[in-house]
Amino acid sequence: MGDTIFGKIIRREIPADIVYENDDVLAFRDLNPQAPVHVLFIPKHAMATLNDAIPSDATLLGNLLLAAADYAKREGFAEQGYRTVINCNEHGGQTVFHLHVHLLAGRSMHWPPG
Ligand code: DGP
Repeated sequence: MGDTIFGKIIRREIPADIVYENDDVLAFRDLNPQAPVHVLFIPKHAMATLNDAIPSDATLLGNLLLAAADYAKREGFAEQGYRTVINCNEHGGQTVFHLHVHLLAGRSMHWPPG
C-alpha cells in the first residue's frame, strides 16, 4: 500500500499525541475528535482497508481490539463504556487508507449512527 499520514506518525516524521504503543500497535489522539476521548489504534505493519485483511492478519486485527480494550481499562472508562469503529472505503467514511480502529468514549453514543 502507499504511504499515508499515519505512516509518517509511525516513523515519527510528524507529531502526534501518542497514548499507547506495543510491538504491533500504535495509538494516538484523533486530530478531529468526535468525543471527549477519541483515539486511533493502528497496526505498525499497515494494510489500506479491512478489505485487504487475509486470514494470517487475524492476530493483528485482534491485537488492535485488545489494545483498545486495554487502554479503556487503564484509563478507567471501560465499565462506563465506549465504542470502537472501523470505517471502510467510501460508504464507510474512510479518509485515511491505513487501517485503523477508532475508540470513542466520554459521552453517550447514539445508535444507529448517521
Ligand atoms: P477515517 O475517516 O475512519 O479514515 O478516520 C481518519 C481519522 O484520522 C479522522 O478522524 C481524522 C484523523 N486524522 C487525519 N489526519 C490526522 C493526523 O495527521 N493526525 C491525527 N492525529 N489524526 C488525523
